[in-house]
Amino acid sequence: MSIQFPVLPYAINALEPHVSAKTLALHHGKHHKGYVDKLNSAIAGTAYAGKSLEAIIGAAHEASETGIFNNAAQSWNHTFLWSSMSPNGGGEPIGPLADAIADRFGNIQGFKAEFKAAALAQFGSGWTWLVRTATELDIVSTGNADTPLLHGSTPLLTLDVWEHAYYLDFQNKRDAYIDAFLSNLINWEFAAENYRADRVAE
Ligand code: MN3
Repeated sequence: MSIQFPVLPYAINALEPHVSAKTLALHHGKHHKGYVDKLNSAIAGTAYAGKSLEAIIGAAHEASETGIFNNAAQSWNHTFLWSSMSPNGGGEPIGPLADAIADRFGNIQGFKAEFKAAALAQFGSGWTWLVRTATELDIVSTGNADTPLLHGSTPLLTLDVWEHAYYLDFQNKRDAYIDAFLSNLINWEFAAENYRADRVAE
């Protein structure tokens, strides 16, 4: 059984005017699909075939199989990205996640400022994440295909800061792309569900 290429959880134009249908058609339909297709080609007939995406990420990293690792991690990261955005996004979290945000960042503005600074500071291609560590929330950035799954924390939401994620809509203005995400797209319901599930799993 091969790794599935997931459909978007919303219409291709649902994130406009912030992320255009043209960007999503390329980002989801070409970049994400390319990672999944390359991964499936690379693992066919190997010990990786039939494993879950998470298991492939861990095993390929362990074995220093860089090509398989990069395509597997990028497949996982992009699926997580689509759910980190919503046509009804923005606003503020509610419930236990809101309390945890206040504890760690002071308030939602503190969270946004720290997230934006981290996303701007990521040099070159990568990802910025809100994660849950063993004790509290944190914001981390990872380079290229790297993912918090390898670093002992639980991803709650992510933003792709590879140029392919924003260049058609924002050109070189990564700061405007980050602002659009934080103000209009960020899916707090998804983050809250990941937070709840991680606490239940303890
Ligand atoms: Mn991408």
